[in-house]
Amino acid sequence: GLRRGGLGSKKRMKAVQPGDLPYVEAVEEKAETEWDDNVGYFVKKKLPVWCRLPSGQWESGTVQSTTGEEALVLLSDGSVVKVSTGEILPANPDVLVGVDDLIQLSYLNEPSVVHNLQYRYSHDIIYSKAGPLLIAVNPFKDVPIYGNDFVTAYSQKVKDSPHVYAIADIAYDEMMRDEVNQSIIISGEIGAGKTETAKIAMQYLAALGGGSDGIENELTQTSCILEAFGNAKTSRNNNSSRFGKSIELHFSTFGKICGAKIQTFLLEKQSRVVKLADGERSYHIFYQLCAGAPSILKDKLNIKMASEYHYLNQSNCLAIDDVDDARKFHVLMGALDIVQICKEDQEHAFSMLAAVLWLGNISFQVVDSENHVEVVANEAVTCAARLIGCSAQELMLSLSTNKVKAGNGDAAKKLTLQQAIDARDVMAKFIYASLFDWIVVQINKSLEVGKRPTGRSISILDMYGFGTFQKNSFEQLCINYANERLQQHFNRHLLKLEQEEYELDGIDWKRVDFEDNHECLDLFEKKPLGLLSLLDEESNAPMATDMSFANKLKQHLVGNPCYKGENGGAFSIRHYAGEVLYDTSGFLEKNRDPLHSDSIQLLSSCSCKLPQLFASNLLDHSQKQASPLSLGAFDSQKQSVGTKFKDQLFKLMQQLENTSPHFIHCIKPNDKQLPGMYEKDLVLEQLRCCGVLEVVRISRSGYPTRMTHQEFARRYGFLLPKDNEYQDPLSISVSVLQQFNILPDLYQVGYTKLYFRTGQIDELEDMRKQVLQGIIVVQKRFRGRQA
Ligand code: AD9
Ligand code: MG
Repeated sequence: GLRRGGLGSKKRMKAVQPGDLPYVEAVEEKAETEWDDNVGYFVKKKLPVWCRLPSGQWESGTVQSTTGEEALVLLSDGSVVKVSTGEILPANPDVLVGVDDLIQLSYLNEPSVVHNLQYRYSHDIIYSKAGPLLIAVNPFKDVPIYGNDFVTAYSQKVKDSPHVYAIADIAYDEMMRDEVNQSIIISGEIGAGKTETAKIAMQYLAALGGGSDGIENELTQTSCILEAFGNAKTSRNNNSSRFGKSIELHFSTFGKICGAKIQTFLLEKQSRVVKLADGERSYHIFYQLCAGAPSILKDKLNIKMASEYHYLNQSNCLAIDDVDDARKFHVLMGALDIVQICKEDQEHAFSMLAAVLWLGNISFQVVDSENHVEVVANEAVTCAARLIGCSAQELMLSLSTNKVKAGNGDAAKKLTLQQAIDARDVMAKFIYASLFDWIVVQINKSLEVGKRPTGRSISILDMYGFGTFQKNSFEQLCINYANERLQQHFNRHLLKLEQEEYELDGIDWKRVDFEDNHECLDLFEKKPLGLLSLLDEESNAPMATDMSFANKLKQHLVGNPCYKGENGGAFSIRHYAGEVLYDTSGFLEKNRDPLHSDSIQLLSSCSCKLPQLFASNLLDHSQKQASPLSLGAFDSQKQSVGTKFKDQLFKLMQQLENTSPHFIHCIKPNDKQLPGMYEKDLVLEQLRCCGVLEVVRISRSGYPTRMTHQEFARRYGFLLPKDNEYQDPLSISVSVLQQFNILPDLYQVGYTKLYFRTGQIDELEDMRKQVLQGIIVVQKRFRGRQA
């Protein structure tokens, strides 16, 4: 049984890469013997492999035989297939299936990683690690791994299996020990579980940092409010966040929460408040209000059923399975009380919601051959006007005409049907987005406690995930751009970590090359010829159109390898996570996000508190420019949506740079929001996209397996000849490595640990097992190998 003489050959020992031919030979040679209870003696057993079937799926099996470039593989279902040897990858030994940390796998190839997660998932173990990264696979059901007992177990370090609690605990400890701000950055696709994960992290920190002033209670209530106003049912997630957020928790010197600050990013309003895709809903709060408002409130604000509002009834979707909107409204009112938004302000907020709904019901009637319109004087106008605090006449005028400068004074020019509908919708969107921001400000007021200390904060980041739809527009572009920035942060941090550990342990380390996304970031940010600058330039140009914008991109961005001009007004960007096709139609308008100047004037003259406030905030922001904003025209002083987003993102990145980051990546195992369903291809795609495999690859090109000298000596020391003179773990370790001819470039000896390339421990484990089973004898084996 000593045909394994090739063990020391370089070919055999190198980390196996996808498509490596030698592996199959190795498998052939390595045919192992194993005790078989049924047969009653040692039988020859082939090593496990993954083989890619013509369908593209990876299946596990064992190589039976090889001829030339082909191999016969026995699959686990009993069938035998013939595949090209290029379609075979090594599988991990059984002992490694289901390990906590993917880095422990001897073989880090894609099918092995996907399988490992699946194995754990099928046992309801939804968390795993990939080096420093926590992977969370969405269970789509309640898993009993949260709550007080678990919090206690993790905080007392009784448990250390991968968990959001464990990550939050490390962040907390590091913050208290080093007085360094921390961040927990949660990423993942739509519906992958980011928001739930953020809540779980917050729950842990609130339990650890809970004081007597009840701020932790307020904190948990904020989720409920933010979700009511900022989440909606989409085709992919019944509770999809339509904004990005970061929650910064501040702690006292005693580790108690003493304040918090919420920051939100780019609420989706262009395609949610006034227009809905089939099967989707607007923001939860509208349905909750219609279903759950107490009758006094309903009467006061004239609230009808959701089905009576145009903004809500256009998508054939009014309810969500298993969700009781009325009950949610009661919970929400309680939450608003807890974050100390007074009853009066609550009512102001609800009347803005009712105003938005009634605005949507306002209709127009064409009055001349040029398609000019007047507002139909009905219940909708009177209600909307009353709710914002103006007369019906004023509102009607504002929605159907445009003031223009004429000879000696202003004249009112009638709008066309489309212009009037736009003016109405723009006003509704403006009111809703302003209300959302206002709510966040109120929550922050209540969470802010005294002067904020520095060096003791934890930010939890729940940004919208990278995504691609059939049609991608401006919002998607912003979201994907934000993800490029976060990805860069992730990459930089990760490499730094690796490098630091190697350097600290005094080992020889060459920089690992890996894909970096600066070209894509340049594409967005370069001045003056980056995508965002060009977009602003076109948004300011009087005659510009979406098409001229698309042409401008073609003209200036061709040199960037991440950009590709497409037909019509389209272009594609090669993001780190894949190529996305964008359609420029609507880009300029969305970037300008203009509000009819008459509407601003109207709102600022309203008798109600919030419309006034919203209008004056807007005027403040546009630096109270003298030039009147007019429909469609872009006020050059007003910051564009794209630029504002970029500035916000830069600020966020700066904040993050000053924190010690912890990363959690959420994975969605199926598109149907169902428990117990694990679609391998879908998982693989997400692992690839979000750099999880990159982490794994970085580790593989480094030294993924680490063992302290003590551990190593204890486990393999007995493999040395009996007359071995060494006693200390380091010397024992080194002589084991020498005795077994493990080539020097396959391991590194650090001060505290040994570092191995992928697969090395596997080889040693084989030997250890065989020696233990008495198949080979140490002394004899050495002679054989040295020959
Ligand atoms: V979106 O990009 O905002 O559309 P998220 O935030 O990534 O998305 P979310 O947290 O909303 O996803 O999770 C989607 C659903 O998955 C939740 O509504 C839960 O039903 C389910 N989920 C997610 N994580 C867990 C969990 N740890 N335990 C149980 C979960 N269910
Ligand atoms: Mg979410």
